[in-house]
Amino acid sequence: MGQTLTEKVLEDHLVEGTLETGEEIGIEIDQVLTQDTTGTMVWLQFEAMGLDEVQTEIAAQYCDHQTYQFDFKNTDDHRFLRSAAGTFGAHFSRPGNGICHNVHRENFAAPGKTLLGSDSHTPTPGGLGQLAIGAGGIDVTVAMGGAPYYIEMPEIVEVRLEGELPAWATAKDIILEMLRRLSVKGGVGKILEYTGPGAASLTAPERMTITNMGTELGATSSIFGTDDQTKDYLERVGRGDEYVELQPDDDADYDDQIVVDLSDLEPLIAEPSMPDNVVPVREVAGTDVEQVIIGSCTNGAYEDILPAAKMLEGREVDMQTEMIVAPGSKQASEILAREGWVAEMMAAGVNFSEATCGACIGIGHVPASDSVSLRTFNRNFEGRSGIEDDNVYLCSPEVAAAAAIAGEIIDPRDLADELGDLEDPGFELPEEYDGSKTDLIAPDEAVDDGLVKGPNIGDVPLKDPLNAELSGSALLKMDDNITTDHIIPATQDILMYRSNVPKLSEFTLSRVDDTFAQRALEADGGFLVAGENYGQGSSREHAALCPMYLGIEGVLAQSFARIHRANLFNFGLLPLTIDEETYAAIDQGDEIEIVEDVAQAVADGTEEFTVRVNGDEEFTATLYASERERDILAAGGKLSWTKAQAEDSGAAPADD
Ligand code: MIC
Ligand code: SF4
Repeated sequence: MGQTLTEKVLEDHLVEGTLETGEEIGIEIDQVLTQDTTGTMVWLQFEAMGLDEVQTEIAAQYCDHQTYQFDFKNTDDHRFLRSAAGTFGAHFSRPGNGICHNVHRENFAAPGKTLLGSDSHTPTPGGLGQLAIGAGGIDVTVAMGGAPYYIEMPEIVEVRLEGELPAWATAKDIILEMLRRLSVKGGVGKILEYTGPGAASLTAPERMTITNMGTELGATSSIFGTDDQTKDYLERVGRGDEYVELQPDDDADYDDQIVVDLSDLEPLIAEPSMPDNVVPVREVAGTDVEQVIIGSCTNGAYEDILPAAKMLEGREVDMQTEMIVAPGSKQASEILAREGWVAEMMAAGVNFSEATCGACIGIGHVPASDSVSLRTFNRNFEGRSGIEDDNVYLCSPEVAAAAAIAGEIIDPRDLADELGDLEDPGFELPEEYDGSKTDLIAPDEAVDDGLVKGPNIGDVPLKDPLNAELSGSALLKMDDNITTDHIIPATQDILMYRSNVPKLSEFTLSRVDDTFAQRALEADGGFLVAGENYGQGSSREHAALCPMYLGIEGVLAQSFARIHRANLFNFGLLPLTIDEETYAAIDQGDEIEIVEDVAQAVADGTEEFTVRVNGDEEFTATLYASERERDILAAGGKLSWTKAQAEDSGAAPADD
C-alpha cells in the first residue's frame, strides 16, 4: 500500500513509535517559530531548563500581535524577545515586520521540513508542503532544545478538490465550505491532505489561506503536495533552490475522504460568532456594514489585498462604512506601496495600518456597539474583537471590498451586475517578493548577548507533583466550544500581562464569570467542568497555566481541543473526559472527589476514574494519556519533569 504525503514527511522525521493511528509518535523538528504573546514564556522556560542554544535548523521569534506597544510592558516584552533571540540563537523579526505566519512563509517555510510553532495557525505553510503544527509554548521550547515533539498519530483524511473555482469564488470559500460541512471540531485528531485537480489549480498563497484556517476545523495540520505552483512561489520569494517534489503515492491509503467540487462554490460568509456558521453571502445580503477589515494571517498577504485594491480603484468606500487594510507583512505593504496600490486605496477612503495581528484579537479597530464588522480573518469568537456582543462576519477580500463599496453585505456578483463595470479581479502574485529585509535580524547579526527583562517579566510558576487525593468543588460549569479567548482573553488590557502570570491569572475566565478568579484563589483547589471541544482556538498555554496558578486541579470535559489538552498535561492539570450524562449531573458548586489514589492511578496507567459528586453519586471519567503524558502529569508539569530528567541524567534536558 502506498503512502500519504503526511506519512512520507513523518517517516522522514520519525524518532520514536510507528505510524499507526492513535499511537504516540516522536518526530524531529527542523524549524520552530514563536511570537510576542507566547514567546516570552517560551524563552523563560528555555532559560529555566538551563538550555543555552537553539538546536533546530531555524528558530524564529516574531513580534506581531501587539505591535502598537500601547504600554511599556509590551515594549519590554519585545526587548526581552530580541535579547533572548540574540542570546540563544534565533532570528528576530522586529515589531511591525509582520505576522509570524506571513513572514515565516516568505522567508523560511520549506517543503518536506517540519515546523512547530507556539501559535495555532502555524499550519499555514502546509500550503507549501511543509508539515507544520501549532503547540503550546513549552512544547516549542523543548523542541528548540533539540528534543523530539510527541503527538498522537492523527487520522489522515484526503480532501479531494475537483473542478475549478468559478468567478468571484476564492480559496477562502473553500475553507469556509469545509467549516460549513465539518464544524469547528470536525478536524480534531486529523491531518487534512488536499489533493486532486482543484488543488493543482490553486496558487501557493491560495493554498495557504486554506491550510491556515484548517486550524478552525480543529485539525492538527493541513497540507498540499508540491508542484509547479509551489516552485513558482518559492522562486518569487527568492528561495527556488528549497523546492522538493512531494506527492502522495497514487495508491495512498487514507482514513477518510471528503470531496469538494470547486465549481459548485459561491461567495460564502461566516456569521457571528463561530467560524462554522457559514452561509452563502446572498442569504445575509442587505445587512448594513459599519466596518470592513482586510488583513490577518489568513487573508492579509499581498495577493489578498490586491484584488480589493483593484475593486476599489476609482471608487469610494461608502459613507457609513470604515475600511481598514492591515497587511500581513511589511513586505506586502512595501510592494503595494511601490506599485501605487497604497495610494489608490487611500484615495478610495481606506485607512492603511501597519502590519500586525492587532484587530484580530481586539487590539485597535474595535467595532462600535451594535454594529456589523466584516473581516477577512479566521476567527469571530464572541467578544474577540474587543467588544462583547459583537457581530463579526468572516469572508474573502472580494466580499469585504464589495461590502465597503456598497455599505452593506452584498454578493460581489450582484454588485458587479449593479455597477456594470466591476470585474472579478482574479488572483495575482507579485513578479518578485522584493521587500527589504532590514527588520529580520539573523542570529549572527544579533546585538544582544544577555537577557533584558523589564519589571513586568516574572518567572514561570511551577506546580507540585500530583497528589494522591484530589477533591474540590466544581468552580465553574461551562457549555460546549469554550475558546481560549474565553479562558484568557487577548485584548490589550489583558495581553500586556502575558509575562506576568500572577497578574494575568486575575482575568482567568472573566468573560464567562468575572467572580471566578477570586473564587478559585479562595477555594484553593477545585475543578472546571465543560462540554464538548473545551479550549478550542489559540495555542496560548496561559489558558492552562493561569488556572493552574489559581489552584485548579483538573478539568472534566466532554471533549478537549488538541493543543489545549496538551497544555493541561504540560501544566499538571488532570484532563478527564466525561460523558453527557455525567456532564448533566454535575452542577456548579457541587463537591467533586476522585475516589482513586490519583498519583498512583496515573502512574499505574489507570484509564477509568471514579468521580464522586456531593459524597454520593458516582460516575466514570476517562483519562486518555500516553505513558509520557502520565509522567509529565505526575511530576506537576513539563517544566518540572524536564528539569528532573536533566538532573537524573546529569545531562542537558531532553524530552525522551
Ligand atoms: C490567536 O489567533 O488566537 C492568537 C492570538 O494568535 C493565538 C496565540 C496567542 O494567544 O498568543 C493562537 O492562535 O495561538
Ligand atoms: Fe495573529 Fe489573528 Fe493570525 Fe492569531 S489568527 S496569528 S491573532 S492574525
